[in-house]
Amino acid sequence: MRVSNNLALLLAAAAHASAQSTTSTAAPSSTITPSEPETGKLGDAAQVIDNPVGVVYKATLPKSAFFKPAYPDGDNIKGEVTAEANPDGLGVRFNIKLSNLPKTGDALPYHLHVDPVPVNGNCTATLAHLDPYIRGEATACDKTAPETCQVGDLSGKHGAIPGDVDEWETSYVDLYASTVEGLGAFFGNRSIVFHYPNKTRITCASFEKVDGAASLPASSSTASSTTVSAGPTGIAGSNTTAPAPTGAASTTSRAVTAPTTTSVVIGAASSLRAGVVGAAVFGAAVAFML
Ligand SMILES: [Cu+2]
Repeated sequence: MRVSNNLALLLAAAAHASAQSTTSTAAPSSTITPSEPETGKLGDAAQVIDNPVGVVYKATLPKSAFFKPAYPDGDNIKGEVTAEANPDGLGVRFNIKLSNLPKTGDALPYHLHVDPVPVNGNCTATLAHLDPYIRGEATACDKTAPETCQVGDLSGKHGAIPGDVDEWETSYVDLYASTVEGLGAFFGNRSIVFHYPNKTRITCASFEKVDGAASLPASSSTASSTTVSAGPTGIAGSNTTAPAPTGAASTTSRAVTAPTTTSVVIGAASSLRAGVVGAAVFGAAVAFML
């Protein structure tokens, strides 16, 4: 019991020291600037670098709109959204293709929502926007600082659907939404919702994994998240440090996405790697004694 307490203290101290070193070393490099846009209670969204390449998710809109007055004849927006990791695993490319859009005159927002659509098609049941960093939506997303936006606020980050067109297509990479199962930013088991300008939910669809798409073993994504001794890349160090500034150490899944600080840590790694790795090795040694 006592040994285990000591181990916890030791690892906490290592994380703390590492975080402090990172902060002080990073300051002159000016890679971190005070963020003026509103960000999440848990900080800015982390870029996800290890999305599984070749895994495709798809959401296909239903035949009938959820908000019936939008299509009194029973019709709906037609189209689909596919999402797949960038070839290098950094970020996810969304391809959105829509037609039969309502002409409202104002842009139509759309988002990733927390829950999937139930079988009865109730878009209200998808709950709120995907927002693992607890940013809220009291203030609008600043698309010049997408890391501060709700992860699910795709139209906020990448632009809303024009309100005066019948068809619309777009394709972009979002660095914060993820296809890594288990992350808070994972949307593969969630949904996408299309709104009127006044936020009324017109239609929605769940994402589903596309069968037959090539997929890699999941090992690479978990390896980088758990191994402090993977020091040579510096990424492991960022996993240790990321939760510290926000106090969100309990959300281990978020730690995987820490790489917003990766470049900073790489710069600082040479000086603090020895200390962190040393502490980690010592911690591992203690762990073996338990
Ligand atoms: Cu929404």
